[in-house]
Amino acid sequence: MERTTTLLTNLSSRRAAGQARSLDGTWRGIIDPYDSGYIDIMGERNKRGYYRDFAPRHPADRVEYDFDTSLELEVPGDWNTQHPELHYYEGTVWYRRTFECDADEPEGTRSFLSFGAANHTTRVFLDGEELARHEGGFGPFAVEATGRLASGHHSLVVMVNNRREPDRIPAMRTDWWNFGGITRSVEIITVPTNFLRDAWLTMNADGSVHGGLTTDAPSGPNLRAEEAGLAGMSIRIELSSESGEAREELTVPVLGTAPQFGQLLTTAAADAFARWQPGAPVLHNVSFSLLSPNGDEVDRIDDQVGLRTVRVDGTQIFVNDEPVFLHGIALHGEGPTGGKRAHGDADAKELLQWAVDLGANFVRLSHYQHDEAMVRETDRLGLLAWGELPVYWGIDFGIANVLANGLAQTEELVVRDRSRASLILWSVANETLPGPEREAFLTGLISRVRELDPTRLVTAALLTIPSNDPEVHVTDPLGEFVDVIGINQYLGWYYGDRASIRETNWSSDFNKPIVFTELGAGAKFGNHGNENEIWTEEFQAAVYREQIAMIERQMSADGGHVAGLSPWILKDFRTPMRVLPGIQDGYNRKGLVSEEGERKLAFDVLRDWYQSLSD
Ligand code: GCB
Repeated sequence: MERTTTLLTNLSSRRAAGQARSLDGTWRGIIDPYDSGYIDIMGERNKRGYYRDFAPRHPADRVEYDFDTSLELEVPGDWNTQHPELHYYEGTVWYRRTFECDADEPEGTRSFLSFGAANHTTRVFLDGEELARHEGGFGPFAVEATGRLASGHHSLVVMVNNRREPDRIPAMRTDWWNFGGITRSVEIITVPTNFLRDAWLTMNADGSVHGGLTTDAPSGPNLRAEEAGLAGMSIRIELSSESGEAREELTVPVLGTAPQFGQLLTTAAADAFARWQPGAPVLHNVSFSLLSPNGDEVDRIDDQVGLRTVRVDGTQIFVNDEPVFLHGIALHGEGPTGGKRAHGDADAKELLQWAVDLGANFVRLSHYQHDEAMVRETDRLGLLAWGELPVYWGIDFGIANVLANGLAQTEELVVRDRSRASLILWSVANETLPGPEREAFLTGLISRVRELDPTRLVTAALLTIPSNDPEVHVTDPLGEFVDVIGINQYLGWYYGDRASIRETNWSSDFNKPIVFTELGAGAKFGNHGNENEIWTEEFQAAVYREQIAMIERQMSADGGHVAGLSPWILKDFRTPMRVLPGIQDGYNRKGLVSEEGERKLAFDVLRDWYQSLSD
């Protein structure tokens, strides 16, 4: 039987309250390209599989693996950059970490094994027993371990498989490195028996405050309060400004264990709180307390949230009812140096500081859900952000389990970060080809996004293949279902002559804001020459100059359709698709900085323009 995982949010609050025990550090790993640690030669579940983490007890015991003397692997981290033999590896690696519990689990508590992300399909085994399986390489998940963490020694074995498969998301081809492994933190989270699995709060387009809660009880999900043993319980929500001037408190009854959400504060009440603004972020303190019928605090979540509105009107985007031009940059979840999967605060701070140095007010966090540290940092820095699903080239939209996986990844993306003011756009896809199956699939994801978060804008990055035709009119039928039309256009690189970029005009069938989610050109840092020599910094800078001239003419504030841009891309990033020796060497070279953070000329060209926009 395959057990499902659950989604626990607000881990920062759990950490601060001492409810998290980190299992990060050095684990042991076994490379298993044939999945022999799971399946035996008859194709059956291998009863002597690696998940048992068995140590020989007698000299004659035949055990053909030994975690204790196998590879060392750091968690969190991709495996590809840790050992040369794993550089291009796509398949299964078994991770093992042992730990001691010095006491039995306290009465009245529940325990969860929480994973920030593991790419792509994961099976979790505790002390030899399979607890759950999870699909999707970038979303958080947790596995209940209540009753299994008695005092003593424990073995946690995690089978992680990053093989590209036609029915996975992403599927067979990506222009980024298929980093495998446990790429984000692993923790044991201990919570009260009845607890707040999720609690969030954000501002609606009309300036009211919207929020939600999911209470978890051992009796199961989607039960009424009486059935779940939660009758008479309530939740107290307190919102207070840092200075203490504004304060609101309200109490709502616990209806049961299904997610409940709605309006928490009217527009008038919310007006007492200073707004979070791009470039001037203000964060307020919020707490959600689960109260017993006699008013005792049973569980509590603390968070810091910004309040801002976002909406579109015609071809413009408005934040706090002011038109905003998104002058941003796209980035991958790859660390600032070393071509590794990014994780944690230090990577987030360094990467996003480069965006700030560029004068950006916006970041496109492509092409999948990034580490939570990134959106916490965009909240602190006052950078607007775009979150994205890895629905990318070549997804097979007709397979039922692909849709199920897409919906699960949607939930992880939206639910983890619904309280982040910086996040204004959810993107459901990048460069997918129009067709009835695609439209059915993506409108399904869009509906799910809107159900989970009715307050933010929905978008997708569409593929355009313009030629030298000066009029580009976007007709992709997906435009009807999104709020903002993302357009990847590589004028002056893949399509069209550089000389014609300036004259190009953009419009769509939909009278909606257009954001150029990608544009750019490749250049190797330090490679100089003239503007007509490909791969030189001068060539790349020249493409940027022409693009800027074109976009300046069509900004939506002046009646045009273009409401922003996030050129491709902040930093050179690893990809097996880019093989040109001496130039690419396994990196996509469209970065404004090299893979080690050295700035190319185009960085300054874009920064000069972005600074002029903020003046
Ligand atoms: C695209 C893709 C992006 C690629 C980029 C490129 O359109 O969305 O993932 O890396 O082009 O460099 O070709």
